[in-house]
Amino acid sequence: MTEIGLIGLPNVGKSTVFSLLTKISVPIEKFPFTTIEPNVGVIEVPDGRLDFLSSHLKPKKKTYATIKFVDIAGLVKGASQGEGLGNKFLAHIREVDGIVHILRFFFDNTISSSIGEVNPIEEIKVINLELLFSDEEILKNYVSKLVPKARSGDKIAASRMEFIDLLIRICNETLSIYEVRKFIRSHMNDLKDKELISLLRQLLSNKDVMYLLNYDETIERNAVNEKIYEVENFTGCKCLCLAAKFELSLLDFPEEERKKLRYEYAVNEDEVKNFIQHAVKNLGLITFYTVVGDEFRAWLIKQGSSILDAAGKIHSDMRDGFINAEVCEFDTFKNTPDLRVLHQQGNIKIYGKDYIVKDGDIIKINFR
Ligand SMILES: Nc1nc2c(ncn2[C@@H]2O[C@H](COP(=O)(O)OP(=O)(O)OP(=O)(O)O)[C@@H](O)[C@H]2O)c(=O)[nH]1
Ligand SMILES: [Mg+2]
Repeated sequence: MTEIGLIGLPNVGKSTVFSLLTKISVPIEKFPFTTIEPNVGVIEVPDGRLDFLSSHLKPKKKTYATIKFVDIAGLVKGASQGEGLGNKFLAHIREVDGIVHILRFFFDNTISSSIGEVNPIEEIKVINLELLFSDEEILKNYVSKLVPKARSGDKIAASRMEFIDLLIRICNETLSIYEVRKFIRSHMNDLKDKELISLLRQLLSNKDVMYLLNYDETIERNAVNEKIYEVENFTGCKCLCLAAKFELSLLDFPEEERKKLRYEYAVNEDEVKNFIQHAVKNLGLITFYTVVGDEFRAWLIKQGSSILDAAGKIHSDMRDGFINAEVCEFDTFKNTPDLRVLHQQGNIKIYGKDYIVKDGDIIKINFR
């Protein structure tokens, strides 16, 4: 299952966000390094399309796609050299598929900050440097093993060394994970060397990242929006906001009451839903749907995947015995929400194994 890691400085609200998303109760405290071992939870991805499909086809069972969130220990300056929880923390980040970097945007003198101020951009700089230094360490270790081989005339080792040396130089000269990622991604498609590809996949700089501003509901909404703009400008990545502590406290109230309180504090009621959907999208995942027997189900798959990959996701038998697939686009279904009529109209297309799945496709796999 795809995993998203929640990262950030200590005390910024990572566990608060985790607890809100997963409804799992975990320690949330005023002191730093409350979380040491990662908290892990699986959540359903809210999906208006699945709700629409189900409301028309009325299956007995409706199954949302799921995604795993991992709440990772706080990182401090010097972590790549072993400060705080250091490299252990960085190893946990290496295991996830994508990162959500949580930024503190609440003022409370009783909750210490490792940078001594509320300053999301500064938080980003501190974390990014640690991610970058940790990658550099991995690259340097790798190069040091290549040197003797390259010297003894191994051409493959020499060409790997040349590539990694260039990457290290970009790390040093730009000190920017965004530049490193840009370089890696611009070469990834052309690279044939499996060893290099797998090395690059391990790099923290290469992970999909988005930002989440954890704001206090008492803060002016204009100030929140300005901060989001600043973060997006600085990083070139998506930033959303979430009043995590406020939303967490609302879980104890009935829905009517929650609505009233959100209105009172001008908190958008779709923040949690928007965040989860963006976190999924940011990983380059799209959704397809299947109707099997009485179950209607949403699945996540990497954009650009073939129908054969989709079949394999559902069941390996479907991939191995694949004959063809019947596919209806979501918008077509939306206009005529009746599969029998769509069949008669010829709006359900038959595709072979090379078809590339599109976001929203409703798919039936025929297999032997
Ligand atoms: N006032 C205020 N406090 C918040 C907000 N969000 C989180 N907090 C508080 O900040 C403190 C730290 O929250 P956690 O969720 O434990 O933070 P963390 O990032 O998981 O911290 P570590 O696990 O120590 O790295 C707790 O006392 C939270 O209640 C907020 O929006 N407003
Ligand atoms: Mg925590």
